[in-house]
Amino acid sequence: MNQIPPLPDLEPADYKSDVTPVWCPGCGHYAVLSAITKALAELHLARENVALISGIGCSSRIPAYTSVYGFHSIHGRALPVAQGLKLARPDLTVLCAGGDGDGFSIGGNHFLHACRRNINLTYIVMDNSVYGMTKGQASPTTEADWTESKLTPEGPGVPPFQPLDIALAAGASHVVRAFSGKVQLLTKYIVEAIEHPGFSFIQVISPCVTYRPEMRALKDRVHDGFAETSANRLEARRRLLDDDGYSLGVLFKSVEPSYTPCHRSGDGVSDLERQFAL
Ligand SMILES: Cc1ncc(C[n+]2csc(CCOP(=O)(O)OP(=O)(O)O)c2C)c(N)n1
Ligand code: SF4
Repeated sequence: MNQIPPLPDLEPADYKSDVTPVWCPGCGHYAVLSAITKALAELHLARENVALISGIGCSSRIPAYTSVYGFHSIHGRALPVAQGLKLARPDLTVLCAGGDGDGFSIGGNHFLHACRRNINLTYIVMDNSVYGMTKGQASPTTEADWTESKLTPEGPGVPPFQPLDIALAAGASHVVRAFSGKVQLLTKYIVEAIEHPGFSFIQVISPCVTYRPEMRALKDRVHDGFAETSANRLEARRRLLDDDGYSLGVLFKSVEPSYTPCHRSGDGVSDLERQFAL
């Protein structure tokens, strides 16, 4: 009998599509794309078993640049799509990606509840503290005194959103901060996040060199402030009191129950049709 030969191992480049990114030269998002493809290769995941879901923004273009299944959804709605997919197809590895505007502003409510449900997927937010795609408005993670946007010439005037603290408070079970300029480390974090059986949140500081050129200097500010991982949520939150915003590492990791919807007996769509029949 003829044996089907095993599939060859894929290289990171095999997880890239032939679409050329339209990101500005030097944008941090290139490195995130590279880390995702490296992580998928390291885990030997078949492309047809992976889905990458995004919202809208420069960062959210990322599914088009990969060869895994992808869905470029609606601004702020990537997480509902990703969670729905994971519930319907638990066999898939589901990644969700986007920007800080997408995930913390219009999508902020979905972020809270995704943390709370702890569904097994990896959420990567490319945080550049600005709305890159729409030409440089302040985002939830912009500093209160950032005066470069014509819309907020005196600065947004409100303290920035704290993604890690909010993720911890809302119930995320794996909470990480990374930097796009450290691709190897980011790759390792993505591998660990995919392996984690729950909702993994990775805040990736990913400079927008066009609207926040000063972010190029962040390579000298990031440090391994979260070198040790806590399994205690309260202790992890306490550690954030001393955080300068540039600590990198896995801050918190704990295996906790995931939301699983209770399936009523019945045969799906035709069951629903019967219930709503006139
Ligand atoms: C419902 C809706 N509201 C607003 C927009 C306009 N819009 C597109 S991208 C974006 C913000 C992008 O910023 P971010 O998510 O931080 O990603 P970046 O471009 O910085 O990577 C906004 C407000 C939209 N496309 N859809
Ligand atoms: S505008 Fe900013 S976020 Fe968008 S591609 Fe250019 S550098 Fe990247």
